[in-house]
Amino acid sequence: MSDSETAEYDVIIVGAGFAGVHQLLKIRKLGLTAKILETGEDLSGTWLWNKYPGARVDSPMPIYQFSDPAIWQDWSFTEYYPDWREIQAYFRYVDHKFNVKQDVSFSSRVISAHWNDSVDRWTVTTEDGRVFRGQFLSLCTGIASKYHIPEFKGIASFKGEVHHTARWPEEYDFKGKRVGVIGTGSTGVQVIQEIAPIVSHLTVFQRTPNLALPMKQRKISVEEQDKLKKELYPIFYGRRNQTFSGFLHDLDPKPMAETTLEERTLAFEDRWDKGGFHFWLGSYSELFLVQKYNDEAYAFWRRKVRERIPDPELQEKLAPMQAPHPFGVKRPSLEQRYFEVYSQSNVTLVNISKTPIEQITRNGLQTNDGTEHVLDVLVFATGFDMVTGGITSIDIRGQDGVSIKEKWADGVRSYLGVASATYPNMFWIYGPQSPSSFSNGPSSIELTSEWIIDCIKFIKENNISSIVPTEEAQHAYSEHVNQLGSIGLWAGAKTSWYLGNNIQGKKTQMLQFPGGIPAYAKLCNDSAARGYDGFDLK
Ligand code: N01
Repeated sequence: MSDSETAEYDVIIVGAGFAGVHQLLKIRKLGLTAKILETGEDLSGTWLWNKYPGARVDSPMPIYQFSDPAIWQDWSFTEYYPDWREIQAYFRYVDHKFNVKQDVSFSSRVISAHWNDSVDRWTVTTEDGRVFRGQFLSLCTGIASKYHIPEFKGIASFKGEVHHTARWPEEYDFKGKRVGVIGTGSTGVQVIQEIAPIVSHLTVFQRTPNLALPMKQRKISVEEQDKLKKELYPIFYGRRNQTFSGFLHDLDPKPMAETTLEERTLAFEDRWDKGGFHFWLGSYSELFLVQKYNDEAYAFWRRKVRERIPDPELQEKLAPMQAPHPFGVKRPSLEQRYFEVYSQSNVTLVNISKTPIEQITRNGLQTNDGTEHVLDVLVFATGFDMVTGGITSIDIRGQDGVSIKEKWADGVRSYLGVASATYPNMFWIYGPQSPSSFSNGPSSIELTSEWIIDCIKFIKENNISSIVPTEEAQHAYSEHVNQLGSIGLWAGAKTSWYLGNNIQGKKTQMLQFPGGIPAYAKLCNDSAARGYDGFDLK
């Protein structure tokens, strides 16, 4: 295709991670045409960019993969929680099997998507000026595609290396270097525990302690997986759609008032021993509703963590007597040896909630008590403009010509966490007001992707040219999400990307659907069953 030509497709997909690849394979099955436009140079989405040491999934196998037997029957992972290398290898395998790449245009950053009401088509433009047209636009940009570096005074003066974890320099050797890491979210935890043994000195700047849970990583054999494939995989993938979070374990709805302290403590022990998110989304649902029960879970967590930290001062920094926020209102990180790392003689933990960062200097970082921490490398594990950033960084304009960035400046609004009023034939997956991070990624990705495919099929079969949410339906749905987010303790973290307030100026609101996968699926399926209730069809 030459630069001046416009390529026509039924569906333009943005992003080649789990969501984009799932959409493509399903659209092919409908006999329609699709093109994925992908900024990077390979498949795998977030796993293409987040290649820092220790980057790995926090959903155990086998549920963190496509549910299609044609895919899982010939593939085995080596670890219960695979790392980015293995996920990339998995995508290479999927490509080998289905020739995914023939329908992907790599190095194609989408900068704009404009709706043309007279022809009911999207015109999509890439950074290098190529133009694509599609009846449908499927945004599969993920929740973490726009990384964030806070504005610190003096950053340009630093003479060492500066890196954000989402752009990890593979070629750089950290061995023997004095490294500073700002941020102790999931990324921080993973990178800190991995590089601590190899650097000469590691200084961690922590604002909020991470209420991380033990991952309990283990190897998994081909034989073990083959046995499960024969007996249980289809059951697992069916079950994924039935639990609150798309994992195989579920929240326990039993009223905690009807339990004894002994019963609860044994239940906590059991979940703790199982590892991963059992202690979070496999525990009592009332933990997220009633402060005194949440306090009990926190006290249990604190005791377990403190047992691993000999120094009382470090105990208080990492697992303080007073919880930094209700346990579990942020997705906990899964750690492997995180809490032991701080007892190493080459690791310093700086509590920047007490002595905030004053400025970055030529030689390192200065906190407001006047201490200068001398560094060779400064790593920002400071997160992302999560959930909305991937969508709002594209100039998307719908029926009224107003960009979605402007529309969402005073808060995200959507219908069913999949579409937005005035943007016809546009859908997103794993984005605003969908269950996204309250769930196992592929569980909610496949759920939404299937719904979109059914919707496209319905439109094509019924000679409809466009579908767009009504303002009324959008208002009601968005209010529902806000209301769910205000229940219990969900909004209890002071800074959290779940609420958008990790980014200055971003409206504080619950960005994801916190009502669980079955409730979410019911809302989506009910609308479809009623002929796409809440949408205008033309
Ligand atoms: O980002 P985060 P992340 N000054 O926003 C700190 C997914 N993920 O990249 O907590 C000082 O969670 C900030 O401090 P505080 C997963 O969904 C998954 O770690 O706001 N510090 C925090 O410590 C995850 O939730 C995996 O007080 C500042 C950190 O930076 C999401 O990605 C692995 C600061 C940011 O934490 C994001 O995780 C990794 C400032 N100005 C990521 N600004 C898996 O395991 C921010 N911080 C699959």
